[in-house]
Amino acid sequence: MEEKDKHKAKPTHVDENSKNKQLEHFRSDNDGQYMTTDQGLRINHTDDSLKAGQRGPTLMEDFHFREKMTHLDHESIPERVVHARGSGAHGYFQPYDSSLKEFTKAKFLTDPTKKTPVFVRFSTVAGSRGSADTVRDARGFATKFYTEEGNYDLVANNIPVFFIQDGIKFPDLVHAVKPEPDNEMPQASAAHDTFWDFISLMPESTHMIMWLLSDRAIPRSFRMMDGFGVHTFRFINEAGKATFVKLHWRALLGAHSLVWDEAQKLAGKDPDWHRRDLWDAIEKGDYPEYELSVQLVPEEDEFKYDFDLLDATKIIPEELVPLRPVGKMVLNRNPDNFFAETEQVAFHPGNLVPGIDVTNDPLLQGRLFSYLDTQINRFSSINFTEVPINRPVAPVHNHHGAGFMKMTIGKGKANYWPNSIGSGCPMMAPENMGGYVHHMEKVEGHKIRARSESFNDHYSQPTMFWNSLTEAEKDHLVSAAHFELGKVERKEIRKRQLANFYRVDPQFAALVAAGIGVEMPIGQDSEPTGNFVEDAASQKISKGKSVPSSPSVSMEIDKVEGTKSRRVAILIEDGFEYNEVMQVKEALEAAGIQVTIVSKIQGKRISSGGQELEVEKSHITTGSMMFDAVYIPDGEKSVRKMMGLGDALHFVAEAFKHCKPIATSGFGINMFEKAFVVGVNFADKASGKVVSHNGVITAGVDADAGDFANKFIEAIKKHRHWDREKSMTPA
Ligand code: HDE
Repeated sequence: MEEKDKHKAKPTHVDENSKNKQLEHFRSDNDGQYMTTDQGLRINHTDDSLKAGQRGPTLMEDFHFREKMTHLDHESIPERVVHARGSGAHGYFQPYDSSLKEFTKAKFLTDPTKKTPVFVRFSTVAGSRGSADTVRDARGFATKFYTEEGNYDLVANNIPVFFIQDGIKFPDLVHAVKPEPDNEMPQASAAHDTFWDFISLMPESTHMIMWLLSDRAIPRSFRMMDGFGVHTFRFINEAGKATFVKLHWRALLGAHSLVWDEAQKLAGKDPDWHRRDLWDAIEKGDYPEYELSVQLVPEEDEFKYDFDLLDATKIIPEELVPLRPVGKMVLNRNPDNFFAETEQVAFHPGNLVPGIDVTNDPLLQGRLFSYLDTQINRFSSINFTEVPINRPVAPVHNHHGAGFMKMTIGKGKANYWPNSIGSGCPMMAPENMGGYVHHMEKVEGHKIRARSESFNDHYSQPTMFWNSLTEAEKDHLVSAAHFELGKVERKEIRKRQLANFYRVDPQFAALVAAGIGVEMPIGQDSEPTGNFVEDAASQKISKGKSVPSSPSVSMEIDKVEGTKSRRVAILIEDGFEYNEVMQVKEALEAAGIQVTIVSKIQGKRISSGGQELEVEKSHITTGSMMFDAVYIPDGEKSVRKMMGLGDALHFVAEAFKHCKPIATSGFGINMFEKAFVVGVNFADKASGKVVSHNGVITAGVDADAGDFANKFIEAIKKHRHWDREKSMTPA
């Protein structure tokens, strides 16, 4: 190669804006422009087709009509076979310091001066592209880092384990969870016979099932959801030394959930709940933030644990290997175009950069085949990597050939390697110039279709998970099992799943059994019966010695409290107390809380003193499930009117039932009583006191509004007040 050519291969400079600048090149803005055909011809009339006479047939020659219609006819591409429903956002990632250099040479993880652009896509798994956001399901949390060394994809979920241990079972799993093949029901739900049939025959799925039945599977928002890389990966440092690593995203707002009743209602009231929340938060400048942290295990410790690091149905309990914070991701820009960006983004766990490598986890190995393959189905072309959202910001040079929709115009004659005609370019990069070198792991063995014995313990970690939950979380998990298994029509499937639950914890199984009309399995640890179906559930019941409980898996024990971007509904009718509302509203907003004025109908409401307040949402356009807390201001006339409105009473009762903070003062206490707010202490209506009990804040007429607002804010910080569940009467 000639000396002059070598100078072209300069290091790539990437900053926070690099991807945005690259995308700018592809953006098109219609503002102030004439409409044209795809050929750039200006159009003079688009409302009528070209006809032979005003009432005659449309002419073949109408190129504008044909082009317009053909575009519509070809607008859809296959949706993702899983994770079809998703929402995306742009942002950046920045490491806190360079300390990870000891373990990895990945530059984007070790240079604190660097902000690497990212695109994140959150998703549900089972539902179609148009399905509701709030279904019970795992959530995808896929991040594409546009690093100077090429794209790195961390294709994660919000649950740290997976259903199966080997990629070859994935098609079975997906078939089982998707709508049933004869009638394509149910949509976006695992609560049906084929799913539980499969699961009950797959003891290895038990750990994931416990997480799936927990509140993790109904997140409050994408902003309040953790992410987990699931597999054990490898970090490689400059010296070539490898360290096992698990990667985690921790939402800085904390991980919070909906309650199931609320999730189901939201699916009807606003199927775009999570998408809207993400979009609105970014538009308002409440940028979602996540901390990347890692669990590092030296290679020497590969066999130290009583679970296999290569088994994706196991976590490494944080009590054994604590999380080490690495850096922060901020999502600060909404996409310009859903299809071009969120739909067309294509992830692949095999998109790696120097310093990160894979392991022999047989689930990960399966993924390394599947993702590229599935993109070719979605795009009908291998050239999907040239679509703007998928282009790396690092330069791309290779001899990959033609194919549908090739965009890049490769210059020169030499499209092969080695060549002399092209001066040997593009050249091979030595390791010190960023050339990717696979970790030289020693592998040997017999060719065999089998699973390692070290993968056989299917129950220790599910038991650990169960042991680690709070009472409220356990209650929710049991109710979720009642719902999911209650929808299973075949009793033998319910029974078989109970046998799995029995091995997790007999008391847990008894609680589930009590709600699904099936008798408790007795003696499930007994010998196989010789019946395939029964035995499948009884095999591999060994339990290891893992830690008995891992409090860090509990969302309640590990709860992050906060008020930022929480939503409060203030319900008013004519005659409300203006000053009180304004004072409380101001205090809430100062704490970063979003406040919405809700009334029976839209328009303006008049306070007891004659001041006007604009209504933002009417009862018919919203509901308590769209808020984190509810406030009924004083004002006898306003409260009396609401006490006669079923929707208003329901609003309060439902928020109470969902364990949300609710607050009122003075005459409003009457409304709480009427709305079945029971089992909590109220302030004396005539007093100057504020009482806060289990998230119910009440103030007497003479109470200080500031004190009232502060106590309300304290209750909002906690998000839900589960203790209330025990004492309350359902609304
Ligand atoms: Fe995926 N997965 N997966 N998966 N996955 C896909 O790829 C697959 C697994 C995850 O927003 C598909 O582009 C196999 C674990 C996310 O675009 C497909 C196996 C985890 C997304 C595929 C798994 C994930 C996908 C469908 C087991 C968490 C959405 C469309 C061997 C660590 C990415 C696509 C997006 C998507 C295959 C298991 C996460 C079919 C074969 C474990 C977040 O290729």
